[in-house]
Amino acid sequence: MARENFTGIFLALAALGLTVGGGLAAGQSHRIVIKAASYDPAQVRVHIGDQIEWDNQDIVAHTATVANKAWEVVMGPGRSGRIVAQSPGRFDYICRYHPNMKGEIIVEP
Ligand SMILES: [Cu+2]
Repeated sequence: MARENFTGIFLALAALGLTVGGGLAAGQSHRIVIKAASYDPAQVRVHIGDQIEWDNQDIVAHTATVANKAWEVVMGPGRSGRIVAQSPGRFDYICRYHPNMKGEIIVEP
């Protein structure tokens, strides 16, 4: 599978209550495919401890960047990245390179 590519998000994730998953997540895994510059599904509803993985199938780089810029996952072409939800809330995110790309993560307790 594609390798993860995280860019300086560790502190930001901790601040938001999300951390980078190392493959040891105890919860469910939710896969979001990025294709034709859109997130599919655009909205995911997860629980604390669940892993959210983006799989960039496009030939250009994309990001998953939370609206307040507190965290960001950067994925080159064909790459994937993931986070683990650690606190509840609604998190709107976009692609920093293509701000018309919009997604939402709802984390339930
Ligand atoms: Cu993009």
